[in-house]
Amino acid sequence: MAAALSKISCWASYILFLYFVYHPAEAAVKRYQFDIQVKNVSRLCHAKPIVTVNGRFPGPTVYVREGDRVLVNVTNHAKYNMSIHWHGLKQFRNGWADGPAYITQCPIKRGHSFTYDFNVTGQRGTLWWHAHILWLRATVYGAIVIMPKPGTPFPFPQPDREENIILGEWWNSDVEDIETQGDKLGLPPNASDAHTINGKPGPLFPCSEKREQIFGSDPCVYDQYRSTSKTFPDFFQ
Ligand SMILES: *[C@@H]1O[C@H](CO)[C@@H](O)[C@H](O)[C@H]1NC(C)=O
Ligand SMILES: *[C@@H]1O[C@H](CO)[C@@H](O)[C@H](O)[C@H]1NC(C)=O
Ligand SMILES: *[C@@H]1O[C@H](CO)[C@@H](O)[C@H](O)[C@H]1NC(C)=O
Ligand SMILES: *[C@@H]1O[C@H](CO)[C@@H](O)[C@H](O)[C@H]1NC(C)=O
Ligand SMILES: *[C@@H]1O[C@H](CO)[C@@H](O)[C@H](O)[C@H]1NC(C)=O
Ligand SMILES: [Cu+2]
Repeated sequence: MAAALSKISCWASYILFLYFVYHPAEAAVKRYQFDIQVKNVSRLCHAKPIVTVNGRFPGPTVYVREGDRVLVNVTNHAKYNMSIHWHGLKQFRNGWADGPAYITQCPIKRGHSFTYDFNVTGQRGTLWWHAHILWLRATVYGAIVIMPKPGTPFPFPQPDREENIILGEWWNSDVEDIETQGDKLGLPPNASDAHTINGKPGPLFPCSEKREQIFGSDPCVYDQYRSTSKTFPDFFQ
């Protein structure tokens, strides 16, 4: 009897050992609150109300580790019905969290919340999330960074630092007006007024944050910069 018990406890410690060896880190649950709200934002000297997440443009970055469960509670305070899509994320057995409006869910109505609940498995890297209805993705978007499990080495030399680079476009007019007008006329919608990196058109455009600081008011300095510069100091802060 004693021998049998000790055999069992031996097996138990072996199983415990295997558990700790093969599950070095438990998957975490990452929670985010996304408040869909309208905010006045100014680019190219044009201020306009845009739809944002938490008043930020681009929206907050979602950081997760491979294996994590992610819970994003989206509360809609804006007048548009809307949904958020996790672009490129493989939704294994959580397809209802994918986000395209009228495909995997009804859009979230004003004053309502919906919690996206998904496990991030079998992939790592940087993807993006965006509104998936109307043209709201023009301003409702952000990065999702999936880090590998702890201790995973880089498959290339370790970079000095990491930055998210999100490409986008800015229209001076309301983006829903642009889309509606295009549909009505049966024409392609108006082209954007600028391309953006991390929501910013950069110092080559008027009213950019750093334009005055970099160029002062001397137009010659500006022209010189425009034709020679390879640096874009404006985008990562
Ligand atoms: C945006 O600005 C306009 C005019 O400057 C103002 O009437 C409006 O209340 C502002 N909206 C928000 C959401 O701050
Ligand atoms: C989502 O956020 C809303 C508004 O803050 C809150 O009332 C609701 O309880 C939250 N839902 C969950 C599941 O956390
Ligand atoms: C939002 O959706 C509801 C139906 O679910 C609809 O009655 C309402 O008109 C929609 N609102 C807008 C602004 O499209
Ligand atoms: C995510 O994984 C956890 C743990 O394995 C599981 O309990 C949960 O049901 C999964 N959620 C989804 C949405 O698949
Ligand atoms: C689209 O461009 C045309 C031509 O420049 C302009 O007249 C029109 O107002 C623009 N539409 C919107 C919605 O800004
Ligand atoms: Cu997408």
